[in-house]
Amino acid sequence: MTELKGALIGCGFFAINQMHAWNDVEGAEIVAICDRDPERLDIVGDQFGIARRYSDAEALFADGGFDFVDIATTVQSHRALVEMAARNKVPAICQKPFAKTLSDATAMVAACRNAGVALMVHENFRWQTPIQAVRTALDAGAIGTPFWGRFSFRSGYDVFSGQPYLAEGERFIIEDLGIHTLDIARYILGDVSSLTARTRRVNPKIKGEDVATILLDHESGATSVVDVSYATKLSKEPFPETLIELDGAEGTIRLSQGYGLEITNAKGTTRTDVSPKLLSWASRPWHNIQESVYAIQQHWVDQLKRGAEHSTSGADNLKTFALVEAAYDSASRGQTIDVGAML
Ligand code: NAD
Ligand code: 89V
Repeated sequence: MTELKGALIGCGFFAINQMHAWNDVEGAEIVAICDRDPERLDIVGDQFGIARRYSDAEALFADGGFDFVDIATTVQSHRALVEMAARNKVPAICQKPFAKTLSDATAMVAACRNAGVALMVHENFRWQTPIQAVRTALDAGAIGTPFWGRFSFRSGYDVFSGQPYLAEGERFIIEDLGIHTLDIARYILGDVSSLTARTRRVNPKIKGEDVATILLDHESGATSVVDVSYATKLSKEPFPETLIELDGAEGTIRLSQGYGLEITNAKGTTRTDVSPKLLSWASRPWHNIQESVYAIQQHWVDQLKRGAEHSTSGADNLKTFALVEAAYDSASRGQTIDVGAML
């Protein structure tokens, strides 16, 4: 199979997962890396045996020699780096959150479209094995037409030790984690016409909100609740599981803690273990996320080779990003937001 050559920008905490996954992906290899922090550049370069190392992204693009770029930096640099990729006619993957604002995200999509290059947002949660299992059951008609859903991520896990910047932003849980949960809600129940949100900060040591409850009106007529919390101390820590409840005209689906999938309909109830695989380089409890990193990167390569649209293309992700902005707007104004009018 033809090997696509890739370059990775941003050698931080999460990029380690992406580099491991690139080793497993068929049809692509990373040939160059870039980070403005020389220590991170050396750690990742040495661990993964990458000789071509750059401290400046402009210099990386000037030297070229790769077919795509994987942007794994934090959000502040996403717009500049995606636009740099577009100017250099290089297809790009960009980590979530896609951008700082919806207008930045819209400009990034336009830049890649005008340059004729593919753009995919690394919105990996919909690629998790349990989420895919829910979607497969729905598509098979297991519960008929869904009319109600709940997408829930409630945890007391210390995310700040690995990602200290999460404690420092004015915005926290919706922008960082809720963005995944909102994307899952869209993936399962379709696009959203309006939403209403409430937020709270419980942990006094962080700047942003760590609890959010969001009511979504889907274009299909279904209603759902997205509820996320990093202030929820449970006897058994569920991080990083998204739990799902779906009620349909002909049955129900429940994805519960421990990766159990229960489907009830006229035929009775079935229970299946939909645990993610523990990849050779993965570790619990992150293995669910790590497996989805591999899955989305393989999808990137497969679709790029076919010239086909990616599931989480930049254009698709505008609809998820709009939900993030709408949720903050709704929480601050205490009003329901018309999401359709934002796009
Ligand atoms: P990090 O701060 O640990 O790493 C970012 C790295 O990028 C740093 O080493 C920094 O020096 C480098 N960098 C920043 N701007 C640069 C630039 N212009 N040029 C070159 N290097 C630059 O951050 P992280 O925790 O690895 O997060 C990175 C991104 O991954 C964030 O957007 C975060 O939201 C996302 N993330 C996604 C998931 C997921 O499951 N999809 C999980 C964790 C983090
Ligand atoms: O997926 C993420 O973006 C991570 C985490 C799961 C820890 O919130 O920041």
